[in-house]
Order: sequence, then structure tokens, then C-alpha cells
Amino acid sequence: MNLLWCLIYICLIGVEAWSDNKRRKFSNDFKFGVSTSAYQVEGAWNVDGKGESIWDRYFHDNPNVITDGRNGDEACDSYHKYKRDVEMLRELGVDYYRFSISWPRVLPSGFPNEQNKLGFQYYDNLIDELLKYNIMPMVTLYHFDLPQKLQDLGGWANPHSVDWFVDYVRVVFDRYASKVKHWITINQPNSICTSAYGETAMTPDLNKGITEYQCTKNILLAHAMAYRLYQKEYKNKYKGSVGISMSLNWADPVDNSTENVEATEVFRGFNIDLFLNPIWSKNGDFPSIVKKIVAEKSKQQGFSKSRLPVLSPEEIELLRGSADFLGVNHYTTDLVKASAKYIHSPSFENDVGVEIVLDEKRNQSQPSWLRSAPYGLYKLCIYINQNYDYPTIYITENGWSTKTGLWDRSRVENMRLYLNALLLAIEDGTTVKGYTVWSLMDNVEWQAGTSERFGLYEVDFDSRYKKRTARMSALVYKRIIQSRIVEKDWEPRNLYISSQY
Ligand code: GBH
Repeated sequence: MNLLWCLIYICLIGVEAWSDNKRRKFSNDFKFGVSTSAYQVEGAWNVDGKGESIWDRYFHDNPNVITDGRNGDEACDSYHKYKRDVEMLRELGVDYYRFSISWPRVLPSGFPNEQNKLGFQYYDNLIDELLKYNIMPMVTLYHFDLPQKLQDLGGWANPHSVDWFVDYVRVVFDRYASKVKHWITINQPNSICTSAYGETAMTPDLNKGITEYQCTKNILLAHAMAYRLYQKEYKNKYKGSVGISMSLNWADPVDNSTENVEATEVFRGFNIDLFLNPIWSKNGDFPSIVKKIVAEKSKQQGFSKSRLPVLSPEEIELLRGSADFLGVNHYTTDLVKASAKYIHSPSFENDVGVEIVLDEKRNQSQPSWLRSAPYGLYKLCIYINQNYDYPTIYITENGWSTKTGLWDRSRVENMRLYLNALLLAIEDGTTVKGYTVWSLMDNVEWQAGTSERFGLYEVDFDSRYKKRTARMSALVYKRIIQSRIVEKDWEPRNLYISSQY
């Protein structure tokens, strides 16, 4: 009898070991990183010759739009605290740091005739500090903070913005191509055009309804020209890669009614394919569903031609294949309902014609738009693979917001669930090279100020030194990076309180 129990016991150990081996793991060459953006962390908004950005102007003129009144004038003061930032990256053990360069900090007028030495010095220092510790810099060239002087000329609605961007990018490539091997041209052009030039959730809040597709065309061309510039003049020598990050949440119909299923297809057309199709599809160009809808509506609205500009055959070619990787910024899954409740006409929203319904059953973070729905990341990956033939992907943003507090269990849980969904997507054929948490630390969350905290590190914005302290999620992420597996319930016993400056 004893022998039998013994045998059963041995078998159980065997099964456990076997299932352990089956445990999903991130491969050794998979990279982990964290992300921030210039306006949200640097502060020093008018220090050392930095020019004014559209967010400086917007928040100074409209302090009331910020939930808690805290704008980016000081933010995390990373302009002065970059050594501490790199120390945190070392604590986490990340492979790379995704940050952005502030265009008005280095070219205060927006144009390359005036180059701000001290502004460049900051990025020299940051990049050198990263390289010193073997942390790869992944540089976003543009994360929402246009020089105000260029906005005064129409910003991305002006076709000259393509040249302005390329001129700026050339200066940056010249200076950093030898050190930076991972480039992202533009962060979320789809948010920029549809929010800032369409709805009102972002500055500059221009000519609602008329300019969002002009912005779309110009910003995509600006990206493609920057990509081609790198290919032509830097790629052979420096062997880096250049991609673009899109805001890519998943969308499902709120129920199975034909109306809502169709509305969801339209929604995906405008929010995903409008920006992916020109770069990743075989034939290029804007997706036909979007062309059709905008043309029809424009006609009804009295326009002589579609508000969606035409891409010439040369522009289609320029855009097609103009990225080494797709940066996916993914936070949640929207539930879509067909709706005639339009805010105004003409507008992007009116063209799409849907309403987003919140799923009350899902876990909610601070802002109402952010609900945990990890399966959506899996579905998005499969959708991208099927429609765009398995592009190389970096998840360039994924994250969760909380109130202040170091024991951020909801962030840990959300991160684990999304990483598990990513492992499944990889197992099913998605080419994902890296995963990036938004964000390294709490920062200025645009209009939400510091009322929403996305950081693995908490920032005490009232303290003189903008003290950063590791949250529970920082330690869990560190352990995931080390072990390359996602444990179900490991918790640190104590929070390691890192240095106090
Ligand atoms: C990212 O965008 C940004 O790249 C990053 O800078 C930011 O810190 C991060 O999100 C966290 O918010 O307030 O209901 O109008 C993600 C896509 C699009 C999500 C705009 C928030 C506003 C929703 N974002 N959206 S609402």
C-alpha cells in the first residue's frame, strides 16, 4: 500500500514538472522596456532656451482644462533628474527605454536654422547614461508636442508640415544615428488627427471636422519621408530600424445584432485600418470602406469633393512598406454600438457613426475609458496578422492607471493578464519583439494632470526633488524580466524603497 502511494506521489511530481516545462515563457531575445514622453516627464518647459510647445500654450491659456490643475511646467523634472531615471531603469532590469525628444527643446523655432545646444546636451547626457549601462534607447521623434510656432502656421493640417518634420528629423538622425538603433517617427498619428484636428480631447482643437484627414495625409507622409530618409542616408552605416506607433485598441460589437456588427467593422476601418492600410497592406492607400463613407457624407454636406484627400500613385508607393516595425499602443477594448447621436457634422465621429459603450462588468482603472480586457490584445494581434501579413510588432505602450499608493495590485493583475494574452498571441504566430510598459513613472497625463497615475514608480510631485518610489508593480515587472515567465501570485514581501533623491 505504501509503495502505491509512493508511486502516485512520484507521478504527481512528474506531472507538475511536465506542466512547468509547458509553462509559457518569453524567449531570451524578447525585449522588455518602459516608456515615457518628453512633455509628460521633462518639465523645464522654458529652461535653457527651449521653445514653446502647443501643450505649453494650451495649458497656460486654459488652466481649467486640467483635472487637478497640474501642467507639465515641472512634471517629473526629468530634465534635471535623468540620472535617477536611468537608475530606476537599472533597478527594473529593462532592455530598453522608450522616451521622446521634444522638438521645441532642440529646435525652438521649429526650423533647423536655430539649434539649441543646451537642449541637445540633455539628450546627449540621457542617451550616454543609458548606453553606459547597456540600456537601448528607443527614441520617439514626436509625441504630441509640436513647436507652437509651427502650429501658428497650421500644424499638421499644413502640407508643408511634411518638410518641417523631415528637416527636424535629419538634424536628430545626424546627431544620434550612431547611438540610437530604434526609432519611432510619430506617436499615435491616429490620436493626433482624430482628437486634435477632429474631436476636442487634445490640443490644438482646430477646425473640427474639416482638417482631420488633411492631418492624416500629411502626418503619414511625414512619417514615410522620415523613414525613406533613414533608409537612404543612415541605414547602411548604422543598421537601425524605424517604425511608427499607433493607438490600437481592440473593438467588439456590444451585441451580435447585424447593425452593431457592421458598425464595428466601420469603426475598425476608421480607427485601425485608416492608418495601417497605407503602410502595411499589399496595395497601400486608404481603406475603401473609409473612402466610400467620407466621400458620400462629404457630398451630402455640400463639399465639392471628399474631405478625405486623395493619395497620388507616388504617395501610395512612398507609404507602402515604410516601416520596419509596427508600434502597438494598446490599452483596452471598446464596445461599439451603432448610433445616430452625432456631436457635430461634419466630423470624424459623424463619419464613423458609433457610440462606445462601457462594459460595467470589466475591471476599471481610474479613467472611464480604461477597462481591463486582455483578450482584446490577442484578438488585435490576430486581426493585424490576418489583414497585414504578420508584421513585426513592438508593443510600445500598455499600462494601467491608479490613484496614489505603492501597493498597486490592480496594475500588477492587469499587467499579468495582458502579458499572458501576448504570450498566446506569440504562440499563435504573432511576431512580437518587445513589450513596453506605460509608464516608467507617474507623469502629467495630459488633461488629467496628475490625477491619473500610470507609473511603475510613484512620483511625489509636491516634493522638491520629485521623489520617485518603486511600486509593487515595479518589483513584479523586474521579476518577470528576470524569469521571463508570468507567475500567478508572486508578491514582494517588502517594497524596496529606492534612494531618496
Ligand atoms: C496614450 O494614448 C498616450 O500615448 C500617452 O501619452 C498617455 O499617457 C497614455 O495614453 C495614457 O493615457 O479621456 O475619454 O477622451 C492612448 C490612447 C487616446 C487613450 C485618447 C485616452 C482619451 C479618452 N488614448 N484617450 S477620453
